[in-house]
Formats: sequence, C-alpha cells, structure tokens
Amino acid sequence: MAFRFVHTADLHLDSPLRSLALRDPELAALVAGASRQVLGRIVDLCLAEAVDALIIAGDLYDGDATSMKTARFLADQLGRLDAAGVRVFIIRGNHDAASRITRELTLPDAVHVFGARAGVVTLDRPGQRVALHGLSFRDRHAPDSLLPRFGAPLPDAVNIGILHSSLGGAEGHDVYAPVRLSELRGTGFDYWALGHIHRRAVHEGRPLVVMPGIPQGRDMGEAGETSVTLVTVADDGTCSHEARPLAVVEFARCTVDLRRAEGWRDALERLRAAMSAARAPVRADHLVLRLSLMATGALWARLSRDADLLTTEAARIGAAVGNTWIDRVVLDGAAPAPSGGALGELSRIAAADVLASPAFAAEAEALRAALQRALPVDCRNAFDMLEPDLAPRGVAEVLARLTPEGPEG
Ligand SMILES: [Mn+2]
Repeated sequence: MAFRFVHTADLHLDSPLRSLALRDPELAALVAGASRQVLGRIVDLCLAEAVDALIIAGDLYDGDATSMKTARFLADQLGRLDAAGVRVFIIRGNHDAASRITRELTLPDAVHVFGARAGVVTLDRPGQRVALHGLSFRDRHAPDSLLPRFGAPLPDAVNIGILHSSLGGAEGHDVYAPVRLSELRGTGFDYWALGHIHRRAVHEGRPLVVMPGIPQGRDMGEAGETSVTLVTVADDGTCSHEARPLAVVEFARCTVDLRRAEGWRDALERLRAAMSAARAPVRADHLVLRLSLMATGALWARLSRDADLLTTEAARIGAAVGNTWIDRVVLDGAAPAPSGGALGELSRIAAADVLASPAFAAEAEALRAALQRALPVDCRNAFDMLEPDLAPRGVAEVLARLTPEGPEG
C-alpha cells in the first residue's frame, strides 16, 4: 500500500509584516492572517487526500515574536490530524531553532518533533516499512553540513530524510547547514524533505529531493505561485510528487506599457486589461500587484502629477477585476523634455547647474543620510527599496507638475 504524505516547510506562522507597502489596513490584515489560513488548508488537504503523514521541514514559527496564541492555534490544527490518525513529523529550522513555544506546548500524540540528535521513527505498514530520519539543530546558525549526523538508511525500508538546509546557497537566504545535492544523492535514501529556501525546487531522481518553498508568500520578495508538495511512495520506494497551491494571497509584478496610450482614460483602460490578464491564471483567492507603468511625454507628466489619483483608480480597477490589490505603482519610462519657454530654461538649468554639481550631490546625500538616521530602525532599509537617481527623478516630477495640461487631459 503506497505511503502518501504532504511535505511543507517555512510556514513562518504569524510572521510580522515586513513590507512597508502594505499600508492598506485591510490588505495588511489579510496578509497577516494568511499563514494561519494556509495552515488550516494544509490540514484540510491532508484530511481530504487521506494521507498517512504531514512533514514540516523547519521554520514553522518565526522565532519568539510569535505568541502562545499562535501555538494554541497550531495545536488545534494538529489536533485535527491526530483525530484522523495522520502522523505529523516536524524539525526546527533557523527561525524556530530556539522557539520557546515548541518546547512548552503539549502537542497531540500524533506529532513527533525531532530533537537535536538525529532520530529515526519507523512506521510498519502493510507490506511496507517506512523510516523517517530527522534532526532539529539547536542553534540559529549552522555553518556546517548536518548530513554527517544522520544515520544510515534502514535496510528493507523506505527511507525519508528531513533536513533544513540552504543546499549550495540561494540569494536572499542565510547559509544554513549547507549540503551538496550529490551528497544527498549518495545517502541511499529514497526521499529528502528539505526546507529553508522559499522558492520551490524539485530535483528528480533517486532520492527525489524536494524543496517545497514557502506555502504562503509574505511580500513582493516571495512573488509567484506557492504550494505544498503531495508525495506518493510506491511499495518499491519510487516517489512521485505534485504541487498543490493553497495560498490565500499571491504577490506578482505587472508591467503595463502605456507608451501608445492616448490620454488618461485610454491609459486606465489599458491598465484594466493588463490587470485582468494578470489575475486570470492566479489560483490564490487574492492577488497583490506591484504595477510598473511605462509612459512617455504628456501622459508621463499627467501620471506623475496625479499619482494619488492613479493609485486610487488602480485600486478601484483591482476590486472590479476581483480581489486584486495594489502594493505600489511605479512610473517608468521617459519624462517629457520641455524644449522652449521658461520650463525649457528651468530644465536646462536643473540639468547643467544642479544635477551636474558635486556640491548638490553631496548636499543631497547628506540630507538622505540624515533622514535615514532619523527613521525607526525597522524602517531604515526603506531607502534601499527606492530607485536610484532620486534627484533626476525629482527634477522630472517638478517639471511635470509645472507643465500645463494638454488638450488630452
Ligand atoms: Mn530557514
């Protein structure tokens, strides 16, 4: 009888909001509650598919920032699995290595949390013995491979390893218990259930190595479809897998070319078409978009001048398109270059005397640095999110605001 399980990792349950862009309180509440909702959906999936086990390969929590309320919610959800006879196997990752919660909380009998020494749990099933190997490193940092701590595969059993690891390294993720794919290949295991990197990756072969990715993205840095992995292990140990998207919210970037748009109304119509096309393939209940608008000339000036109105219109279109929210509207493309009259002269002065001046650059940088220092620690990296060359951008915006509206309106 095939052994079936759901493999997930990096839920970061009740993780604090990191994005400054989620200023809309309704959207912030939606994103804040999404990790819990998705945990509920993972349990629903386990029950609907009548799987044998759920494997959570680290970073279930986000450190001690999470409260006992989070822990109680988790215990309730895992209790639903316990009642249905679904086993749960958990290791800790770098974010929940030292979490007090998992130590203090009494979890249902069906739940096994691996300790700091590699452990093996065997399940004797009709015609098949399954061995689950796991280990929870105590420290937030694991600069060396944890693979040598694992035992050998049990003979005459399907061997599943559970490991939190950055593999060979991934951009945006701390190095944690690094290990080469070839080393995992050499273990003689049948399946490696990994966690840590938030983007899904499947390495076919035997063992089958799966990094399931975060099941619910938290901001634009975790854009795209997210999922958990449903695995079936045949009696001979052959593993097959399928991605099951369960996200409540999906984040995506959307570029809209407005360079041929004829005025404001036409631009909004093109925006609606682009947002509708972005929404169509998304299976999550809600979509959060970062809009990049390409525009030139008078339209660029209008969009820049009426940025607040534009954001309001985009939000209205998003609601009409269906549960689509705006994270941020970024205006790209070329500002109009006024050639004649007073504006033309102002433009030339700005370019030649101001932007080219080292004294201005030094003053602008000092101002930026002072402003950054004055911000609360949590917000200081907001400057890194801003586009470079703020000064030319500022000049273009000032000129746009001074440009009289064309007949297009
Ligand atoms: Mn991690």
